[in-house]
Parts: sequence; C-alpha cells; structure tokens
Amino acid sequence: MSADRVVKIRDVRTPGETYSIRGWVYRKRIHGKATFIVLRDETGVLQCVHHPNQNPQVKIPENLGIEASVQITGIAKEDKRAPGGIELEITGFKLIGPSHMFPITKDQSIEILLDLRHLWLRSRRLTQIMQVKAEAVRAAREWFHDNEFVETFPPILVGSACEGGATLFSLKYFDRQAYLSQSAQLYLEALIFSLGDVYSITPSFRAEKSRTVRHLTEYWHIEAECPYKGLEEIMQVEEQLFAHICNTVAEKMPEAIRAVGRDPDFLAKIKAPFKRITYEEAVDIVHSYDIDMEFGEDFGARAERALSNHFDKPFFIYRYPEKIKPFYVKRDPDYPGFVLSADLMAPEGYGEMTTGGAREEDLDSIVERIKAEGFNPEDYSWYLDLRRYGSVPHAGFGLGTERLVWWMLKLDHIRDACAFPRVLNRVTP
Ligand code: NSS
Repeated sequence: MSADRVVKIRDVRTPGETYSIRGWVYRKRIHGKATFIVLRDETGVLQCVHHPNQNPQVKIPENLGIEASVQITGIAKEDKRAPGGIELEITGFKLIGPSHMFPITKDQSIEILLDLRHLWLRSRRLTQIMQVKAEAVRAAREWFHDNEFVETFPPILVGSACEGGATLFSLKYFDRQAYLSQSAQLYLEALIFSLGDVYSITPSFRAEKSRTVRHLTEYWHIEAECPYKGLEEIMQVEEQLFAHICNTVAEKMPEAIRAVGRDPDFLAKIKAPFKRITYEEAVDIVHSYDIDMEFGEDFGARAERALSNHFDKPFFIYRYPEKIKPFYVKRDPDYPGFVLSADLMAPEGYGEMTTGGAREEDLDSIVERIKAEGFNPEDYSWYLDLRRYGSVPHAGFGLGTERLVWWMLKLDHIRDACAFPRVLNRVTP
C-alpha cells in the first residue's frame, strides 16, 4: 500500500504494511524516549508509537495536545498490549490543527459537558450512539422503501395544532401567528389521497415544560399513514418496522451496541407480532403494583414505568378512552367511549415508543371534537376537506426516533440520543 493513500483506522490491519491515517489525538504519553499517541477517527482508535532512535526524521511537537488533528504514516506491527492488537510505528507525522488545553477532562459535571456538547460529541460513546441512530433511521427508510411507502416532505411551519395546545411553540409569521409542527400527521393524511402509503421523517417540536428523562422539545419523528388500514393493520406495520430496525442495527453494529451497554442479541431477537393488551388490562396491571390510577385516566409516569417493566419485550396497549386521545382518533363502534388507538411500548421501564391508530372519517364528529379541544374548526378547514372529498378509512402512527434509540441502547437520558439536545433549559450549543 502506498504511504500516501490515507485509510481509516479500521482498515489498518496487516502487519508489515505502511499506512497513512488522519485523526485526532485521543491520548498521549511519553515512556522513556518513546511517544505513544492513541489516535481516533470515526471508525475506532489506534495506538501509534514513535521511537526517535529508529525514526529520527520524525519530529513530534512536545506540546501536542489532546484533540489536535494530525496525519500519521507508519508501519503496522502486531502488539498484544495495544488495543486491537495492532500498533503503528510512526515514520511520518504532520500536525494539521493544534489543540491547546482541550476543555473536557475527567470528572466534569453533566451541565458543563452539555455546555461543551460540540466537543463532547467526539467521545467514543456519543460517536457510537450517533452511528447507531443513523443506522436506525436508514433501516426505517429501507423498510418503508421495501414495503412501497413513498417518502414525503411535510411542512414544519404550520398554521394549526395537531397534538393539543399545551405543547405548541408559536412564532410570528410575518403578520400572523404560526407554529412549529408537533406532528406531520395531518399533512400525511392529505398525501395518502394521491400517493397511497406514505411516510415522513421530520423534526417535531413540543413545548414540554417538565424535566424528564424522556422528553425533548425537538425530536425526529418517523410517521406513516395508510389508506384502507384499520387499527390492527397499522399495528402490524408498526411492529414489522420496529423489529426491522432492531434487527438491522443488531446485525450491522454489534460492537457499538455492546460498547454503549446493550447486548445486541436482545435486539436481534425482537420479532413481530408483539403482544397486544387493552387499556383495561393495562390498568389492572398498574393496580396490581399498588399504584393509584383512575380508570379512564391516562397513565402517569409511574404507571407507565410499572407497565413497561412488567414486560420483557415490546407490546401494544390499545383501545384507549376517548377523552385522553386527540380529536382525530376514530371512535370504536363496538365500545362506546373508547377509540381505535394503540401505543407501542418498550419493555424495561422505557415505555411509549409510538402512538397510532385509525382516524375519524366522519366530518361532523371531527368538527365537534376539534371544538371540544378548544380549537377553531376554521383553522382546520383544509383538513376537513379531506373528509368532504372522497374520504376513506385510514390509519397511521408516529415513532420518536430518540425514544427508540434511548431504549435500544439503554441510555439513562433521552438527550444522549441527540447530538445537540433541546430540552426545557437548553437551546445551545
Ligand atoms: O404525540 S404523539 O404520541 N402522537 C403524535 O404525534 C401523532 N400525531 C403521530 C401520528 O399518528 N402520526 O407522538 C408520537 C411519538 C411518541 O410516541 C414518542 O415516541 C414521540 O413521538 N414523542 C416524543 N419524543 C421525545 N420527546 C417528546 N417530547 C415527545 N413527544 C412525543
């Protein structure tokens, strides 16, 4: 191999070969006369060593700092003590960008690390989480593509709420008020009439005023909508997509998953169909843990955690009371007071991953429920047209990408599923 061709650290494998690599200084130490540099790039870390007596032409700056960017040429050698079993004997060294006093050191507080997020992103852990997230979204797109869903691009600046007024971010849009989208759903509902099964992957915004380990104010929302599907059919779409994402990341990124803290085999074994329990059965489970909750109310954080801990695989809760679900959810004709809605729950305490269900097709009842939520039906006039002109039964769902990554990798806090998390007290960096 020519010494000029730059390869990734992952590809430095054959003892005796000369390689050039580009990376950032991860660790540096001097031992006797030798300098040891552990270099990192997006594919891994590699120990490089300089012996001045063997390669006197190489000059390594004494003040070479952590996170300086460098290009190193060297000969690969087997070394059992080096991480990965291979070490590079440095024969050429070029400083690209110096780094003095890298501000991240051991034992810093979470808040300081969050202030330094733009630098903290270079840590192995965050790098691996972001790589798994990218693979998860790629796998989602792959599943949709293989199942003939069309990708669509709904707006982010919108004129009306989808998920209730309490979590709406509003902004001035020239001389009127607009909002940041909470969900692409209403737009996907419009798109099924021309494109059939559709999906989108967009940012969604929620003005969540509570500090929890599962709420962001901005997240990436994977949503789909299908004509002529009902509640059962949309649950089948959800579980197949969900299992495909879990299985694909387990197959493609086992080392990263293990390094972050989850056994990849667990994800490889997630298979559809998932268990389905009714809201009523779920309330019984909550009560069996001596947690107070009224029948008809939504699950609180404690109840949701208990339910989620009760199972060791993903499962659905379906047929919720009408009053805890938004205006667009279809009423269950066989169970008055209940709706054809389901949440896909992750086990192990992580809770809700998706919400989905059948949509109300009837114009009058949707108008009545928009009013009951305190909205003006005029703000939804375009949406109501969908019920006026060739309305069809349809169903859809939304999956929070960061919720999924949070659970898949057993992260403590959902913010670690984001490069630049947006939460109640943070919009920077
Ligand atoms: O509000 S949802 O439960 N449902 C909707 O937005 C529907 N309109 C989606 C649809 O049918 N097209 O949100 C859906 C999912 C939810 O299950 C979570 O996984 C995620 O979006 N979600 C969040 N993730 C992170 N942070 C926050 N605040 C958040 N809110 C919802």
